[in-house]
Amino acid sequence: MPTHHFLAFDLGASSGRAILGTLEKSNLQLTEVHRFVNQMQRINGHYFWNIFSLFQELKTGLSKCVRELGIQPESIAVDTWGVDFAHIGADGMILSLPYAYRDPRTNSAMDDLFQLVPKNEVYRQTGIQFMQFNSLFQLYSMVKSGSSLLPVTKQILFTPDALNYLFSGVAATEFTIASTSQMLVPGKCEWQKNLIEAAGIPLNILGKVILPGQQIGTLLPEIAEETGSSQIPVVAVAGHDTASAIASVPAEDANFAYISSGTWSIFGIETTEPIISDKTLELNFTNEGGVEGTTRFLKNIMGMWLIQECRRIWAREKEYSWPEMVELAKTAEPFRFVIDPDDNRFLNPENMPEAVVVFCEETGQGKPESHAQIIRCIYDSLALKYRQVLDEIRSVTDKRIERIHMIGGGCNNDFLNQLTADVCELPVFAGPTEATATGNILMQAKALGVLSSLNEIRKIVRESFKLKIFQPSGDQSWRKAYQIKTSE
Ligand code: ADP
Ligand code: LRH
Repeated sequence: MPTHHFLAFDLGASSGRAILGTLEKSNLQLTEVHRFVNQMQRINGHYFWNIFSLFQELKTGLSKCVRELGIQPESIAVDTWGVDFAHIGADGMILSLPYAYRDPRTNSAMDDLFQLVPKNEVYRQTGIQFMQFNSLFQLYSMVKSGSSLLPVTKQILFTPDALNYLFSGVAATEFTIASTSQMLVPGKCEWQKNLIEAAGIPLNILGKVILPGQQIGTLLPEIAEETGSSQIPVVAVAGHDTASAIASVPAEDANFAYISSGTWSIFGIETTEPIISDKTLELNFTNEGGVEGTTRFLKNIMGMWLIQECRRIWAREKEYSWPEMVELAKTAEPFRFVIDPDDNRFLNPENMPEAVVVFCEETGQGKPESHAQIIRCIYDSLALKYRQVLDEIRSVTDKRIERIHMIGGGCNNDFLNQLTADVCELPVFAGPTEATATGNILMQAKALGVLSSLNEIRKIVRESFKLKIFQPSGDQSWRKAYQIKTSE
């Protein structure tokens, strides 16, 4: 087998990167070619993504790969966070900076829409976890407020699709990212027409949905010239970052749960069919689309966003590294303070540490005084939430779960890995860190005919990355906090 090179563009809410994958037989090596900070832009009281500067960063990544490393990748592909989208006008131009999902414009959008279509009906038709920022609610909030953008929109493109479009000139809508919109028929490449029409969203702005793992076009000539690249294929991989990450879970069998740990902690299992029932509605589980016909049955948990925001606020006085924050947490009393990380107040507060303190005070726990106590509270609360979601999954499926695969940037946190193993009472297999880019790269290899299946992808991940295993220690100190939390 010759050596193959693929370039993945992986955009998370906190950072973006261009990662080169070099595949030789069944060994994959990753080279980080370019990394940059991503953050929402606050403009006129609203939050946006600067898609044009993100596109520029991706072109820099390609140019570095070709000019500095001297490697011409065989293809490129983009994955990003879910739900957000760009508006394309009649002349083919992106019409405005895309709104970021934490923008408050959707604060009342769910309740407003439920006046038209009852909540249980929306869930039955889509099987998606209710989050106020799902594309359905973003679009409905635009309909309701009489947005000037919507009437001049010819098509919307979700963020990875929009970036693929800027690279190739081809507007394609990929299935896994479209499935996060809450506008698809569960498990199908089909828009839920009645729901979309009931919400007053013009159906004609939604394109044909295609499956991941296919070439959608080639690099536009002017971008090839700018970056020094040839006119290589632009591939639709699993455009939703979580779907790409899960494709790279290094599991040998089906008896696993995963936590994709980054800005969000995404806890779930892989299933062959969507699971949609009154119970999954009550528990608010999602059924997002995966690769090769799989369903991602999971819950989005607020995740490292809480840590990221504490770090941002404290940076005014003191800049912490991630490992420094972990070390601090170790010095604080375990399970002294517990929050619900998914409380809406943590979605986009002005001051995260303050929001944590207020939650603790309001719930009669007293006041965490130190940074160490606040960080510890967040990690403890996340671990307890993981246990709660695990128990909930067990209550709606009979799937055997023998271990948890922890993947993504957050799996560098050995302390939280051990805490998760202890609280969930399951072994935690940590790695790969760059799971999303790995899934992106190996799906490119599949699209180009180098690999043939998800099983083969996972085998390569197993053979290429060393995993760290954390066994449950038997420590039960979490139990009291869990009982209080789940009986609230
Ligand atoms: P996303 O792609 O969602 O933006 P990543 O997958 O890059 O996020 O994960 C970033 C998060 O991982 C950081 O917010 C941080 O909390 C955590 N993290 C990364 N490295 C470490 C580390 N060495 N120790 C502890 N936490 C870490
Ligand atoms: C994680 C993620 C998650 C949600 C959120 C908006 O990056 O994609 O799965 O969709 O962002």
